Formats: sequence, structure tokens, C-alpha cells
Amino acid sequence: PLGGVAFDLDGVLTDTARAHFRAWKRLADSLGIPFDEAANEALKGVDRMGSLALILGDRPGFDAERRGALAAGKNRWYLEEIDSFGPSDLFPGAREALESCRAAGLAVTLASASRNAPLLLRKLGIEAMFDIVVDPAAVANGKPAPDIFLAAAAAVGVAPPAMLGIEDSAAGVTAIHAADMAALGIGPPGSLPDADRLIPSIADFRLADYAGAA
Ligand code: G16
Ligand code: MG
Repeated sequence: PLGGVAFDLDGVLTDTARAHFRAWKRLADSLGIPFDEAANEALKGVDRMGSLALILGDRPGFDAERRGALAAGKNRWYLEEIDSFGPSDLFPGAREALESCRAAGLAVTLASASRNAPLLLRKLGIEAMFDIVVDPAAVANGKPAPDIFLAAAAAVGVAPPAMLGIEDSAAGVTAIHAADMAALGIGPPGSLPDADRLIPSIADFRLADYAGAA
């Protein structure tokens, strides 16, 4: 039976995927590097420095110091993007999905790669709904490695096969499966082909659809 759920944040509970894209686009434009929504797909769920590395590719002239400055600049733009976020920026159905899991007695965890996740949870007014929020800085390897999902399961004492991971990114679905969890994908039809099941948005989440759910 299901014992817990590991939610991704960006793109699952709120539309920060858009805010991240706009901040990365601003950075890429400032460097004259082509970047569009298709290229952005590969960045979803990937941590800040990993995303920057994907944008820069093998272009020369970007040492660690310059990369640090670029990543800090991107984060300032990102913080501007989410400055006005509040509870109304939760996706429709996000709060209900969290509430249904809590009401069923499941462990509710957050497995977001974002170092801004605690700030965002406060702005969205949902920080009290999680049993634990994994600190992405405390895990060795980012998505697509399983570390953050394994850390979520360990923190609540639930065996990974009894966990359901919910993700909007390909890197995240790979991470969930590498952790030996079932993966629920959020995205349009045809996206995330590796997910065990795909729904268009968190508003379509029905806990009863998942094997052994309470
Ligand atoms: C999110 C986004 C990624 C972003 C990463 C790091 O992960 O999907 O695009 O690069 O966080 O964010 P930050 O720069 O705020 O630390 P997730 O796992 O919530 O989808
Ligand atoms: Mg995401």
C-alpha cells in the first residue's frame, strides 16, 4: 500500500517553470546564446549550476567564478519573477491534492531541486502541509539521480516502493524510477513517456487512482 507521496514543486504545484524559463532566457539573451522553450525542457528539474552548464555547453571563457556570478544573476531575476507570488499562484487543485494525501494519513514530502523552495512554500501558504521538505543542498547528486527522492522517503521512514513521486520533468521522472518509486507525470499528452501514468495537471489528481491508496 501507498505510504507516502513526494511532490515536486516547480511545474507541479505552481507555475514557476515559467518564471525559471524567463530568468534563464534573460541570461541567455544577455550572452547572445540561443535559448527557447524547447531547450528549456531539458533544464526542468535540473539544479541551478547544472542548468547553467546546459545553457553554456562547451563555449570557452566561463570559469567557476564567472559561472557563479551568472547563476547569482539568474537567481536575482528569478526572485523578481516570484516576488509577487501568493496563494493564488498555486495551480488549481494543488491544495486539494495535498489535503487528500494528508487526510489519508500519507507522509507528504517535498522533493524540489530548488533552493528557493522554502521561500516559495511560505509565499504559497502551504509550508505546514509537508511532513518534510528535503534540502537539495544536502543531497550529493541532483535529478536525474535518485538522491532527493531517496532522502524524502528516508526522512519519513517509508520504503521507496511504497512512495509515489509526482513530477513535471523528464529528469525528475528518471530520478523517481531510479529511487524505485512509481512516477506520476504532470504534462500534456505525449510528454514524459517514461512516467507510469500521465495527467494534464495536478487538478486531475485523484488519490484513489493509485494502487493501494487509503
Ligand atoms: C526546480 C526547477 C529547475 C531549477 C531548479 C533549481 O526544480 O524545475 O528549473 O533549475 O529547481 O532552482 P533554484 O535555482 O531555485 O535553486 P523542481 O525540482 O522543483 O522542479
Ligand atoms: Mg518541476
